[in-house]
Amino acid sequence: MKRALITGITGQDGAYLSQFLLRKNYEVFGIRRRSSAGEVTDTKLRWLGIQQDVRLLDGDITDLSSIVRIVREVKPDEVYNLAAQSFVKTSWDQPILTGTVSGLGAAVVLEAVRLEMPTARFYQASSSEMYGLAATPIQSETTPFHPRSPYAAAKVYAHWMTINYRESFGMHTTCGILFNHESPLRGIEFVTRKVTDGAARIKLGINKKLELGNIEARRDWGHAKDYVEAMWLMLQQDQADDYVIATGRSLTVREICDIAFRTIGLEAGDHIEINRKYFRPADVNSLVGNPAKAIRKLGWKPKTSAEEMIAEMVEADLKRVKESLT
Ligand code: NDP
Ligand code: GDR
Repeated sequence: MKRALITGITGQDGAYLSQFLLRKNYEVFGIRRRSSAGEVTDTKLRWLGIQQDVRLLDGDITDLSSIVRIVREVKPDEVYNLAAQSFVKTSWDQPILTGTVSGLGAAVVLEAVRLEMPTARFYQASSSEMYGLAATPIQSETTPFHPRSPYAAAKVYAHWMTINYRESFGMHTTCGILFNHESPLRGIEFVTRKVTDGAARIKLGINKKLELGNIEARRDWGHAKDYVEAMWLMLQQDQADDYVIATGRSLTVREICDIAFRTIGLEAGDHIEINRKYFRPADVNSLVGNPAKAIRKLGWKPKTSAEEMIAEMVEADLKRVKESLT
């Protein structure tokens, strides 16, 4: 039985990756931050009904000693570093924390693996945000980075540290440069979930309006369930490498709103209001990924369309909001 260790197991991707690996018969271990509300930190694992099937260990990726202890105890075959302060907007309000967790945190995990289990394969959750003010209309593994937020700058550091551990120590360390991926388990602060939850509340007569920021922003939206498979495929390759994971199609936030509201027979234009408070000091206007290398080398491809994904998210939010009313 292979052993996987996941940082960020309580997040969206951590939950779906755990489910994926359990189905592949892995023993799944996850690092969970201590919280005074411990019983609610595993809600995403509970949503998938797998909270009893994974082993959660207390640790924090900014605390080298806790990660060293966990790696020594678990002796993982594969380590997936998904933990991060992942909300771009918050990274301007908490730039030092974001750099510490999303940047230096990756170095902590790499170092713990190097010291305790250097043969383990390591995955770093790199991000399309690293392209930022993108040099080309479509981004691939060779497109230069131009990070536009403290979050993106932290991810660039983590990305290059991962490559450095591969080149310096010959470790099997891989970066997946993933474009936006969403699901019913997406945090409520991210725009797709905010829209699907907002549309559900309007449909049920709870709210009348939904306030958003820059709805002309364009992104390449995929489904988290499809993207965690790519993470696993990357670690099954003989040679560690870096891969873009994307759909190759992009839609604006406005178009996402149209899809979500149409799904439940409403017009987005009747309900959306723009509020400057949701604009960022610097935004990334357009990102579209070219997943050709992943398709060719990993045999991966996205399975879920944006329309199917948004419909699934709206349905899940309608159910959740109805349940919260009873
Ligand atoms: P989430 O925000 O849903 O999950 C982040 C996870 O990191 C949570 O489990 C959180 O724990 C954990 N975490 C935060 N700080 C620490 C810390 N100091 N020590 C240990 N754990 C910590 O993110 P996603 O699942 O959406 O994304 C997974 C990774 O992929 C992230 O690194 C993200 O930056 C990156 N990424 C995501 C993309 C996307 O579109 N989803 C695209 C590209 C990259 P807690 O539950 O306690 O808050
Ligand atoms: P992003 O995701 O910044 O791309 O980072 P988010 O959903 O927060 O924003 C996407 C775009 O939508 C615009 N937007 C709004 N965003 C939010 N959150 N709320 C709003 O009301 C709103 N209105 C418009 C934003 O300005 C932005 O342009 C996500 C995270 O998962 C990162 O961790 C990951 O690395 C990248 O995706 C790829």
